[in-house]
Amino acid sequence: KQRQYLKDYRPSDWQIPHIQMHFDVQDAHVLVHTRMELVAVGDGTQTLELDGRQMALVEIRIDGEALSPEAYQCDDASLTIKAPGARFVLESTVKLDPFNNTSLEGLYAAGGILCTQCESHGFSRITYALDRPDVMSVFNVTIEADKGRYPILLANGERNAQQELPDGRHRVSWSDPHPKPCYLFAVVAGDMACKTRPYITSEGREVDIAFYCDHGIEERMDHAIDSLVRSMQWDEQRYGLAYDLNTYSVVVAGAFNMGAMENKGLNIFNPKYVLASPETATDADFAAVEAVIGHEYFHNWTGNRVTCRDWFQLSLKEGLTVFRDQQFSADCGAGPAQRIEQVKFLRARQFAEDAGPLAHPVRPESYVEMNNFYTVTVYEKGAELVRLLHALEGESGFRRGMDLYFERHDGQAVTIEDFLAAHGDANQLDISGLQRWYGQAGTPQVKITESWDNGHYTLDCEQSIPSNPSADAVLIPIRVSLLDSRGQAMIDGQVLRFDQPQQGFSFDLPERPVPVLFEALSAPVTWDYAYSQDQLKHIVRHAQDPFSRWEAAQRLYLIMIDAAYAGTTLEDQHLDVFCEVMVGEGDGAVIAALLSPPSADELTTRYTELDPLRLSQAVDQTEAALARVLGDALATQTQNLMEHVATYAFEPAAAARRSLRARLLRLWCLRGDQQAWQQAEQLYDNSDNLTDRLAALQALNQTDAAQRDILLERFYQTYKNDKLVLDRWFALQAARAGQAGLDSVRTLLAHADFDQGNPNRVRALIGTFGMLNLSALHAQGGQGVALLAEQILVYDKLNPQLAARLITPFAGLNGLAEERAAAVRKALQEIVAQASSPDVLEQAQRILGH
Ligand code: B3K
Ligand code: ZN
Repeated sequence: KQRQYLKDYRPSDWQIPHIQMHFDVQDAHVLVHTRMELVAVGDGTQTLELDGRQMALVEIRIDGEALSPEAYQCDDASLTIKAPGARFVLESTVKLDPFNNTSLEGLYAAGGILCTQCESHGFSRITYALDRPDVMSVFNVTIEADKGRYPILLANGERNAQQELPDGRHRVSWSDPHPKPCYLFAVVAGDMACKTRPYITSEGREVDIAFYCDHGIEERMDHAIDSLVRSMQWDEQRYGLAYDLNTYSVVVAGAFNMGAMENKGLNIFNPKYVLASPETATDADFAAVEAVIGHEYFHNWTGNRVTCRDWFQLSLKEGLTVFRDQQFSADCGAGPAQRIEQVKFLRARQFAEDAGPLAHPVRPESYVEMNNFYTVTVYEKGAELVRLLHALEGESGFRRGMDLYFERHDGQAVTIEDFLAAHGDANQLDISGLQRWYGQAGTPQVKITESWDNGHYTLDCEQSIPSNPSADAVLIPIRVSLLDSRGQAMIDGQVLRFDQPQQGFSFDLPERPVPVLFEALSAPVTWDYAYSQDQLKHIVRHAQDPFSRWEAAQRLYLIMIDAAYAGTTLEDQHLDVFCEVMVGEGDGAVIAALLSPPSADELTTRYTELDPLRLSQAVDQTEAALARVLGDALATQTQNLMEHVATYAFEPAAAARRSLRARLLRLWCLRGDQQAWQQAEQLYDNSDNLTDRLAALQALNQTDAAQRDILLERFYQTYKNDKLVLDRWFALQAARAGQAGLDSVRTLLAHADFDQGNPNRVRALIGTFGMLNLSALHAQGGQGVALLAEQILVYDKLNPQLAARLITPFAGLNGLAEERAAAVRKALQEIVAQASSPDVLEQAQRILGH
């Protein structure tokens, strides 16, 4: 496969104003007939090269005439026609085999239904096409199939007609009036339950919302449907954007590689982000359903109406839409703990990616397999850059920028520069310091020192990107508060614009302050300031911003983790401030976060010559010290929270209480106290919801309690027929630390319920092991690493996109101590020698530095 470069972008020589498709679904194959009107941009003497893979060409015609075999050339990726003319109609018929398509890209069968996934290049597995986002077409689609097996036939846009055919077949036709890139194309055929809800937009348009899933679990879609209605209202109110069709369908696909897909008017979803009931989904799952439903809906404007010129611009739609879904969740009542979770994820995954061999700019410069660039950098760092823009412009300035962006570019395929220019022009803002962020990889590091001279206080800041020394200075907003000795803010949430390699910021103050820096993480950077332990405790006690209290707490834990990692131990008293925190007033979810040291996967880039086992131990020791220092109050406090357990409702205050209870119970169980273990069992048995049951299991998971095995078995018996819940059973066992975790993974790979065709199941077992369980992955010499490599090669054949994601744990290679690094290098070389998919090959070679 050829490497593609951003610098080589050229507009298409051809446009396709209109595409008509007919799907003829047969028992063992599908015939696709496509009729496209092509218009040359130049004089029509150019060669037409259509993309097309993994299908059999049955027939091809131009203006009704069958093409003779000499008139075109066909290989395994394209079909080329020499100088076909300036304007003509191209018709093709191809035969597809969706029933054996395990890649989950193009047209595929999943749990009895047929569905499609086109982004980024799946459309050219369905028909010969110009598979690029800057070619936009109006689509008309008909589908015909056996009515008994496929009573529901869906495509983008509005349904026009339905017709009964002989032999128990039927045909349905759909049309989508909005020109769209083919990556937003979708069809679905199957036998599914449907739930509908009417909605009237702010413009008075009547919309039929329709959600489809397996029969018998329809009521589990209610939370998702409510979330969609809230999303539609929110986009109208916050951005003035209303929905633009009369149908909005969401289909649950049994097997899905990603979270969901924003196909125009016909979203297709991973079941995990639609189905939710108290017994089958946790608080975090309910929140994730709301966020992903919102995300796909918000794409209708940021992605579909205004789309990407080319795939290098992916963050144009993804960074922006993640930011919008984060705003939406915040407005739906997710408190400050949501921002803490975002930052933990950003640090554990994106900072690690940005520091290693898979680092790339938010706007990448080249790729072999585009699917490898749906990354935490494009999504999460991209969202942080939009957050930064929002912070600079303020709410009303940001809205002005968005309004101008839509006014200029509705209906177009554009670039990140276009987006920034609209914001810059709407606000007379110089965006050059922001623009540089998009073009350079690596996490900036900010070093801050201070001076105090008789009432004159200066913060001296210095920026650099350690992994990318030639990088230019970027614009880094630093939101600061300065606390006095009583904990009052002398400066409250002021934003410093830091855009030089070195820069000082001065304040005149009555006393020397304790600085609270990068409130709410005002830029995606790492930062150093030499806090004393007392200063950190002062911030934990007094800062207004809950995020900054958490940040200071993390730094206190890090002092202890660093010491343990270096082989010395600190007194438990080092953590005594957390005794106050535990019994303090306020948001339980924030208190739970304050009582959580960073996990090992957030710290893999912290140490050179990393010994992963020593790191896991250091984190465990710190957690144990915390559990000790909380003393008897830990038991009392946990028991208080066990009382008055109300009927489950997904509601912020109740969820916060559950989250604190779960955290305290887990700490208490770590102390090896029989009474704690019994409490966990009681919580499991008395609860009416998955959140508490999993809390009990997680509390016991790293202990030797007999209750652990008993409850795991009980959990299996209760939920064995419920795919999403059973995923948790696999994940729990894959999360067991060290050798025990590795052994569990080996055993479970052979379990009757392990299903290679279900990506959620694969991620629950192999993904948890690889991404979240450092001590099991590196257990037993290189054997954990070898097991992961072996599994990557299994999915290289079956589902390359999934396989390529399982590789990411190996990207930590550079920081690993030599013996460990050698095991990983050997595994990667094995993968390069045996893999066949471009997805896996590209990732393995990038990690090896080829
Ligand atoms: N746009 C899709 C992701 C497409 C995956 C390509 N392999 C989901 C989303 O970000 O909304
Ligand atoms: Zn998206």
